[in-house]
Amino acid sequence: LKEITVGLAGNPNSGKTSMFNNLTGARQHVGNWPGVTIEKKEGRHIRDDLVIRVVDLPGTYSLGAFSEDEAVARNYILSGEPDLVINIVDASNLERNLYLTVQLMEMGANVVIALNMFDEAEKKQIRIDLEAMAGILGVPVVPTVAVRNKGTSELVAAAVSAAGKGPGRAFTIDYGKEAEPGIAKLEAALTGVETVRHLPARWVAVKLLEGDEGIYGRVMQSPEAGEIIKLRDEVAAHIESVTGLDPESLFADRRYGFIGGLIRETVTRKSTAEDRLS
Ligand code: BGO
Repeated sequence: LKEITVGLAGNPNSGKTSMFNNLTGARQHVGNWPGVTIEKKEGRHIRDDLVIRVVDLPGTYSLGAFSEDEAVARNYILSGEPDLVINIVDASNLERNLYLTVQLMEMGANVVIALNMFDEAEKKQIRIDLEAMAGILGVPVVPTVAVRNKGTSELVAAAVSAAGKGPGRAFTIDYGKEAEPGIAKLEAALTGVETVRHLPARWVAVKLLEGDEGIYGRVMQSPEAGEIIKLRDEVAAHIESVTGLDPESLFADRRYGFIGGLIRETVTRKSTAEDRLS
């Protein structure tokens, strides 16, 4: 019997628990994530000759290092244990939910998107071009209604297929001409730094510029810490002087800019009679 491991990631209230239950039924058990008091739910989905181990990650809006929930989710994704991440996205709240998606993709995770609450999106007359969205992001996008167990088998099929292929083309946000050369310099300087060697280099460079505590701490443990932090501070100062924004704010703006563009390209919202009256 072949086994694949899937992490379930999503914002709070995206329907993650409902989907976890659809996928695993009664084959669940609850434990704790190591070192923290956060509950870890795991279950199994059996499909033909395949066992899909499903690991529920804490519901989060982001994947910074500030909260334990976010740290648990991101460390698990970076651990290399999951073959794939199913990202439960609330289709009726795309802009907010896609912020997590973008972060998962920047980490190089092998992502499959479940566009959940598809019924709610339809009710709000939100029309989503699924193929266009999948094309722009470079990952499968499957509509689901977790509360009615709709789309689950299609999601499983997409997950099995994606797990066999591994992550597709690398996903990057363009942080602009003020930031990209500095990111590239930092990325180059980070190659060979043992304490972050197993992590995606561009992601580490971006996180370091954002002042991410977890990544900062890892870099500080390396012999090259002095020169890397010096370069990091120079690049950050340059970004701030030419854009007026610290790297963290600039990168967040750029991510939201990308998401805004994605939504413009793929979503049409038919105004209802009610909308037109107000
Ligand atoms: C309540 N469509 C719709 N319409 N609702 C959904 C869908 C979907 O596709 N998927 C989930 N829900 P969780 P997290 C509730 O609990 O799975 C609903 O946080 C209620 N509860 O049923 O818990 C789901 O794990 C009283 O709704 O999400 C749940 O990610 C009134 O979305 C909520 C109405 O789902 C969150 C809803 C006492």
